[in-house]
This record gives sequence, C-alpha cells and structure tokens, in this order.
Amino acid sequence: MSNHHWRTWVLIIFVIFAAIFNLSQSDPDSHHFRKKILMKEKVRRMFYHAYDNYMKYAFPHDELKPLTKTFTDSLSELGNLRLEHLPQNYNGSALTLIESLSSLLILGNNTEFERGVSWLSENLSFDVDARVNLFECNIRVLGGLVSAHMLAIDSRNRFSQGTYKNELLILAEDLGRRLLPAFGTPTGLPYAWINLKYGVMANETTETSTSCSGSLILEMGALSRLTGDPQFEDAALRALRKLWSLRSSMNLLGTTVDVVSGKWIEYSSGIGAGVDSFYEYLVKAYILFGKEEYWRMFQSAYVAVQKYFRHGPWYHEADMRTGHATYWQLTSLQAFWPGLQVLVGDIAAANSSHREFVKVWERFGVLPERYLLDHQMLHPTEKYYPLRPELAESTFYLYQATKDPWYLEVGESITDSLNLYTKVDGGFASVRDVSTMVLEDHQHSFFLSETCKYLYLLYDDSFLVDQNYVFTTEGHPLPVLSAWQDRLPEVYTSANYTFIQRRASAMSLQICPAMTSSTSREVDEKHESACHICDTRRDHRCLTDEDCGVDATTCRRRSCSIAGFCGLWLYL
Ligand code: DMJ
Repeated sequence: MSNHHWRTWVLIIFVIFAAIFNLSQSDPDSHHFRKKILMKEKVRRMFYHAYDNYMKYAFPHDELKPLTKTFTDSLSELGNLRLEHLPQNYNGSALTLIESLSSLLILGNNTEFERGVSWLSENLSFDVDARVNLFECNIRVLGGLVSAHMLAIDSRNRFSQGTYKNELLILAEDLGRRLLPAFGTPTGLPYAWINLKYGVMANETTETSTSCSGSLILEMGALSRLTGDPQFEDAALRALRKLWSLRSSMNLLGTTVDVVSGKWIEYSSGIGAGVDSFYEYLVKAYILFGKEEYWRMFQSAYVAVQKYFRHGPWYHEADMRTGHATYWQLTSLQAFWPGLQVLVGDIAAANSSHREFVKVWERFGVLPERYLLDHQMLHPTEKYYPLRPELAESTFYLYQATKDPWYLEVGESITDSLNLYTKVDGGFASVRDVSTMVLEDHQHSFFLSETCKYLYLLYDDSFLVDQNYVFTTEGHPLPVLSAWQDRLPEVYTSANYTFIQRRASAMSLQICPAMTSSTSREVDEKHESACHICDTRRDHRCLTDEDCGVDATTCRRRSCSIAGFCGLWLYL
C-alpha cells in the first residue's frame, strides 16, 4: 500500500472513531451511564471512608467519633436526650458494624460481610446492663440482624460453603426476647425504654411516641416468621391496633401517648419526628405480609395526612382533635415522605414536595433539622444536620419510579455536599450548625445503613434485580416472600390490571388540604373534599369551564381554554 493510501485509511478510521465518540458524547443515555459509574464510585469511596475509619478507631464500640478518632457507646444514648440511666459497664454492641452489613452486600463485598457476621457470631452478647430505646434498638440492631440473616441465607450463596449456621437469627431471637417485656402494659402499647438484662426498670417513664409503639411490625413480624414463634409479631400487632384505636374522628394521631392509661400526651403531630415511621410501616407491612388490615389503616391515615397536614408541597403539624394547624415547620425527617408516596403511586405529589426539600438543601448545603416555614428562617436551636438519609432516600425512590435523570443530579449534589462539608480525615462528621457548617464529633450509624446505601442504589440498583425488597425505616432490606403473604397484594399480581390501576390511583386521588379561614381559623368544610375531579369528557376537550375537573396536585379548578382544551388553571 502506498503512503498516500495509508494516510487515507488512518484518516477514515480516525473519522469513524471521532464520530462514535461524538455520538456517545451527545447520546443522553450513555452520558447518564457514565455519570452513574462515576457517581457509584464516589459513593463507594464515601461508604468505605466511613466504614474503614469506624473499624479502625471505634469497632467494636457503637459509633465513630470522626474528629477525635475515637468511639462512643451510644446505643443507650439513642433517643435519650437527657442522657438518663447511662450504663457504667457497657462496651458497645458493634452497632455500626451491624448497621453496615446489608450495605456491604449491596456494594458487593461478600468477604467483609462474612467477616462481620463471624465476628458478631462469636462475640456479640445482649446480656448487658444497658437501658435502650425500644424503637432505636428494634430498627437498628434487630432490623440489622434480621435483614443480614435473610440476605445470608438467600439463594445467592453469599457464604463460603456451609459456614453460616443461623448465628444472626439466634442473636436476633435473643434480642427479641429481651425486648418483649416492654409490651407488658395494660394497653399493650410498649414502654419506650427497656434494660436488656433486667427488663423494664422501676419507675420507668410511661410516655412513648407514636413511631416507637407503631413501627415495630416489620422487624418483629419477620422475626416471628423466621423463628416460628408468633409472640414477636403478636406483640407488635397488638400495639399497632391499640394505637390505631386511639385515633381521633379525623383519623389523626398525636405524637406521644401514655402506655398505661392509653391517653394522648402530645396532641399535635405531623409526618416528622415521633410519628414518621408509623405511616411508613403500615404500607410496608402491607407489602411484606399482604394483610389487608394494614392497607386499610394506611389508606385512612394517608388521606388524613393529605387533608390536614398538607399545605401545597409542604406539611405542617396539626392538632389531632381539631385538625387545626399547630406548627409550621419543615423538618429534615419529613423528607422521607415523598419516598413513601412513590410506594403508593402518588408520584406527582411526591415530586412536588421533593423539589421543595431539594431547594432547602441547596440553600443551606445540607438539610437543617428544623426550618420555620412561617418565618422563613432556621429554628433557633435545631440547626444541625446529623448526616440524615431522608432526602437521598426519596431521591432514590423517585428515580426508580420515573427514571428522570434530574434525580441523578440531585444525588450528585447531595454526595458533593457531604464530601465538601462533612468529610474529615477520620470519617464523616455531623453538622452542628448549618449556618456556619461547624461540625460535631459524631458519625451516626444510619449514615452507613441508609445515607450511603440509598445514594449507591441510585447509581447502581443491580442488587434489586431479581428480588423484591421492603426497606425498613433504617434502610435494611427484607425480601418480599410469597410464603409470608396472607394473600399476595393485588398490586403485585398482573392478572387484574384494571384493579391495579384503580388501587394505584386510589392514592393519587389528591385530597384537598383542610382550609382554615384566616380570621377564625376554623375548618372550612367546603374545601374538605377529594380534589382530583376528572374532566367530564375523557379527551380533555371542553366547551365551558364546567367540562373541566379539578387538578390533582394544586387542588385548583381547571378552566377551558379558547382552543377548547382543559388545562389552564383558574386561580380561585
Ligand atoms: C433513622 O434512624 C430512621 O430512618 C428513623 O426512622 C428516623 N430517622 C433516622 C435517620 O434520620
């Protein structure tokens, strides 16, 4: 071949490569594919920075103090704001390791998972004189163990042949039995606190929260199904039923209740602290166990939330007796709500709330614990951000439901903020004050069980491919097994498609928030109605405004345009 020919061929090959390269640059799919790989690596590095530092400086204690590179035995401190009855001789339960197990598997690190399981099997004991919060211990420790056990025995053979002998389940059952005395109250509502060695302490407080007594059913139910001992599920279900029976005529619950008298102590509630996972567990228990009872409770509770707490994309708190708004505050914990709405198919509402949380995240760099909506300012004392997962969690669910690449960008911005503001040499530190970004010496275990996990799953969901899971409120996956279903929920059977549509859209029937008149602040009955009213003609064409319905998201009446289409909003 002549020199000239060579040059022509080189040029042709170059042009072809350049064209392919250019095509892949401009192809949005491959752009997102590359972004996912990049981000997945970023999140993986984040997880291991947190995990390795915990293992180096804190293990087998509970949590890492990343600034001083030391540890805290914090199980007894969780939810214990006044730091009462702290144990003297407690040396930790490897809390962060337990919380990391399912994340390790999702990241594909079977070896480290197996190493963790063997250490726990040989060393962990719950026979310790430690007073713990029932809710926290249930979601973090019991949930972590039960989930890891189920993942260890599933068909993917994650263990080197025959080395796993149900040790995590044995530990979980032992812990479950130590938690049971908490339910020994006249109402069946459990005490909020229990000593792992001695049971309920003398003069223990009888005040508990709605989430503490109403969100135990996933872990306790799973434990019963795995051990064949119904006591755990029975106790959790009895408590849940009792709590539900205490609802007001508006289907609202308060935030705290007395476990002996069954009387409400705090009548105001919302979807955040002290209540959040109650709603979450109703719908997730329905998915995991297929019991219609959970769905019925959820549906009524959800409609009440949309009606009395919702204000546009925001949710305020209200008094369970009157439905009147009490606190106009955004809290960081509320950011899980759009994720829950995705589970029930209420995507439009989920998306609009999620966007508002993202705006607040972007304004401060992270989500402040509490933000005063009526004054548009930070709460004077609750300015912290303890590495919470809720926004990442909702972002993951919304991406799963919509595949809208915008959510990948949100995940990127969350990841970048975490790396920028909270990463230190010894791990990831909580933010004490979001207005100054001063840090706190604490890496919470949920950073590994939830925050990193949901961010990772946003970019790599291969773990979810051949199995359906319900994620507990602490981010621990529980496989959805047909053997556990009372009856397979209709939403999961494809035979009756019309029914599925009806069921999915039952939640999409947006409920108009209960309007309060600005002067008397009395509930204006006129506005209390389901607000998704369809157009009278199915093709969205119209002759007059009367042919158009009411918009599901804004609750505003739609009007008929000059061109004869429904769709322009008439602001009432
Ligand atoms: C987690 O421990 C759980 O998600 C719980 O339900 C409330 N939130 C924290 C993390 O923010």
